[in-house]
Formats: sequence, structure tokens, C-alpha cells
Amino acid sequence: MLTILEFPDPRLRTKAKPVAVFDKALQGLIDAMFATMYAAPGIGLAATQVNVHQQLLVLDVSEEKNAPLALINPKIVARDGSQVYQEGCLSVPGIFADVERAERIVVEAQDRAGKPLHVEADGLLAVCIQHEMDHLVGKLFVDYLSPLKRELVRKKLEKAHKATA
Ligand code: GNR
Ligand code: NI
Repeated sequence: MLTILEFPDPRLRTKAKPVAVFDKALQGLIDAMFATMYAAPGIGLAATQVNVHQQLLVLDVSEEKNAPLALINPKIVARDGSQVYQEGCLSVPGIFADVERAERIVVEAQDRAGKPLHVEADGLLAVCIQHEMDHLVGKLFVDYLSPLKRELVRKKLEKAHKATA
């Protein structure tokens, strides 16, 4: 299993670079990310969270956990509407807050073999893709909160980290 970085770890602020090579090492990383995500358990995981700074994310928002989706070099090419969803994050454990995002998005990406992938998403899938793509540019859902709330979250997590150190 891969180790998940936790806020306020500065490595979570790293901007990921595009994936250029679709080799065995990449396939192994994708498999390890799915295993880590399902075990957590979580509905998504961005490479940034496991300290790999490449544009790669995995997710599965299905009830049955039978709809794995890996997106490589994803780009949002269209968005519309808005929705508010109570988000959580494996890198910000125990914290949940409402975040407003686009209701529908269209994403162009590549699959694990490097083939072009076109994804039209709404609802929770759209929320999750936007949340994961934020990780790839060093952004966390707590960045949408007021500075005061974000500071409270940081203090709470630093206290928790000290308690388990
Ligand atoms: O497991 C997760 N659940 C979740 C719930 C609401 C909105 C977004 C998410 S993503 C999160 C896993 C995670 O931290 N991915 O980066
Ligand atoms: Ni997250």
C-alpha cells in the first residue's frame, strides 16, 4: 500500500507534470493507487497524494466498487452548472465541508494504455474528478474554505499528527 500525504504537508502543493511514458512502472503505480484507494476506503486518489507528481488519478464512485477509472493527463474541456457537495479528502482526514463545483464537465484524458479517453460526467463523478484534478495542481478542498476555517483545520490536524508521532 502507498502512504497518503496529509495536510499541511507542503508536498501536497506540488504541481504534477504530464505523463509521457506508458510503461510497466506506470501500470504498477496505477494498480497500487487503486489498491490504496479501495483500502482507505476512498472514491478517488490523485498521484500527488502518494507523492508522485505526475498527472494521474484513479477513481470509483460506484456503490459496488466495480467501476474503476484511471485518468491520465486529464483536461476539462467544457463545464456548466453548479452543485454543492459535502466533500472529504484522504489527505485531510476527519474534515468535511461543502464545496461548490461545476455540475457537468467534459474531460479529455488518456487511459492507462495511452489511448484518448473522453468522459462526460455529472453529479458525484463530476465532483470527484474536479477534486482529484485540483490535487494535480497542488490544490486542496480546504482552500475553498475561509482562511479562518482553514486555519482551524490545520491546527486540528497538526494536533492529531503530534498525538500519533
Ligand atoms: O474518498 C473521498 N471522498 C470524497 C467525498 C466527497 C468529495 C470528494 C471525495 S474524494 C475523497 C478521496 C480523496 O481524497 N481524493 O483525493
Ligand atoms: Ni482528496
